[in-house]
Amino acid sequence: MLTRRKFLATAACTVVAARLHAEGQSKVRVALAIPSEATGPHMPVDFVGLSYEVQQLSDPTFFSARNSDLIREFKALSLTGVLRLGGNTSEFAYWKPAPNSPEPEHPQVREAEGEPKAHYYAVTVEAVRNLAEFLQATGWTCLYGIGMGTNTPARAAEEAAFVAETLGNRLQYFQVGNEVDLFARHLRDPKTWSPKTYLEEWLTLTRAIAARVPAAKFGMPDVTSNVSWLTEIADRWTSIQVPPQVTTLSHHYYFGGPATNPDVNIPNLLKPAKIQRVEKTANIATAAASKIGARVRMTEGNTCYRGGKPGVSDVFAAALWSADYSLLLASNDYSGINLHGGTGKSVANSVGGALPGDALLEAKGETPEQIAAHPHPFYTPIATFGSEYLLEPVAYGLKFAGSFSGGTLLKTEFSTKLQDAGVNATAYAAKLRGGRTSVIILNKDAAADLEVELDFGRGVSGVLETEMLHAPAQDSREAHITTSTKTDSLKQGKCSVIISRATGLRLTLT
Ligand code: BDP
Repeated sequence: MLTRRKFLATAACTVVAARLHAEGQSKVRVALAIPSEATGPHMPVDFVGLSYEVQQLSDPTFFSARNSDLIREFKALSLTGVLRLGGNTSEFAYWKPAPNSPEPEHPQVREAEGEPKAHYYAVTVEAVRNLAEFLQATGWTCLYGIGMGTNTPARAAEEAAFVAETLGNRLQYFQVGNEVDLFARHLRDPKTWSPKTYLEEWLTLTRAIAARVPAAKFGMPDVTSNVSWLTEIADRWTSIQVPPQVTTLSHHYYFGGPATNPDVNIPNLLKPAKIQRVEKTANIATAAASKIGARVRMTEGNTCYRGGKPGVSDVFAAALWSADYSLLLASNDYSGINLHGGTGKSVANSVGGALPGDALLEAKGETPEQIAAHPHPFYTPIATFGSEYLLEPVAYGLKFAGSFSGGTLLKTEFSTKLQDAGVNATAYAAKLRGGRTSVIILNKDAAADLEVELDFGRGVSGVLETEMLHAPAQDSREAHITTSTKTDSLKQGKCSVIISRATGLRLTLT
C-alpha cells in the first residue's frame, strides 16, 4: 500500500537537475533557442481541471466544505482549477428539489456495452449547496452538467435556476448532455439521431434554462472524439435566431481503451505519433469555435477509457503523458483540460457497473489486497484509499504543466527539433505572468538521456530555477515534483542541462 508521504511533492535544494544513468546508455545532444517574443496562445489561469461523474453528487458529503482532505488535494493541484461534473451518469441523474419530491417517470432506454445501467440518481438541494461551499473552499469554479438523455426542459430549467443561484460566480457554465455523439447506442433512435436533431433538442432544453436564468452560459457538445459534430454545429449556428450564449465548444479524449486492449501500453502512450492526432482534432475544433466566437476545452479525458488500465494509467508514464498532452492542448489554443476521475463506484457505474481493469488484474492472479492497492478508477487524478485522498501520477503531470497557466506560450519548433535529433522528447516555453520565461522539457524516451543547450539570447542574464518531474521508472506507482531553489547562472545567455530518460524538467529564468 502506498503511503501518503511517497506522493508528496518535495522541496529540496538540488543543484543538478538530472539523474545520469550508467555509462553505455545513449545520450542525445540538441540545442534549442528560446524566442524572446511571446506570440503563442495565452494559457488561462484556470486551464487545469478535473472531471467527475454527476453521480458523485449523490453523496452530498463528497464535494462539501467538511471534506477537508479532498479540498487540500484540489488546492495542491491548482488554486484556480475548474471542476467539471458530467460523464455517462449525468444522463441518469434527476433533479430532486425537495426531500419529498417524487422520482419522475423515466423514458425507456436500451442497454449497451460500456454504458450505464438504467439506474437513476437524485441530485438534491443539499448536494448543490455543499458543492458551492466546496468550490468556495478550494477556489475552483464549476462546469455543471445537466442531463439530456432522460431529462425534460422543465426539470432542467428548475435545476439550473437553483444551481445558478447557489453557485453564483463559481459557476462558469452549464453543459447539457454528455457524449451526445454516442446517444444512438442507447438513448436515441439511431435512424434519426444526428448533429441536427441533437441541436434541436439542445435548443429546447437551453432555451428553457435561459428563460429562468437569463445570464446562463453554456458549453457544448461534449462529444467523445468526433469533432466533425463541432464543425456541423458551427455551420448551423448562423441560422439560429438568438442562440443561447455558448462560451466553449468541448470534446473528450481518451488515448485508447479499454483495459483489455493490448495497444494501451506505455510505449504507445508516450509515442510521438499521437501528437499529429491531437493536432488534427485541435485544428477542426478551434476552427469551429472561432466561427461562433467561442474557445475549445477538452472537458473529459484520460489515458484509457472504461476506468483506465492498471500499470499504464496509474504509473509515472501517465504523468509524462498528462504533462505533455496538457501543454500540447495549450499550444493549440485550448482554454483548458479536465482529467476524468472520482470514486471507483461512480466511474464503474458510468461504464456499466464494473471496471475492466479489475478483471485484468484478477486474470493475472493478483490478490484482493494487491488489487486494492491500485487507485479505483485506475486513471483517477485523485485517488480514494479508505478515508485518504492522494494525488496520483497523472495529477502530478497536470500540475507540472499547469505551472504555465496565466502565461503566454512562445512559438517554438522544439518538438520537431527534438524528434529530428532522434529522441522521444517534447519541449514548450512560456512567458509567465510577471514576465519571467519558463521552459518545460519532457524526456519521454525509455532509453536515451538528453543534453540540451538552451540559448535565451545574447545579453540575457539571470539565474535558473529548476523543477523536476520524476520517478524511479516509467512504470513506478509514484511521481515527484522536486524544486531546486537555484542552479547555474546563464553564461552569455546560454546554459546546458541534462534531462534523464523519463524525466520532466522545468527551468525558469529569474
Ligand atoms: C466517458 C464517459 C465517462 C466514463 C469514461 C470511461 O463520459 O462517464 O467514465 O468515458 O469510459 O465516455 O472511463
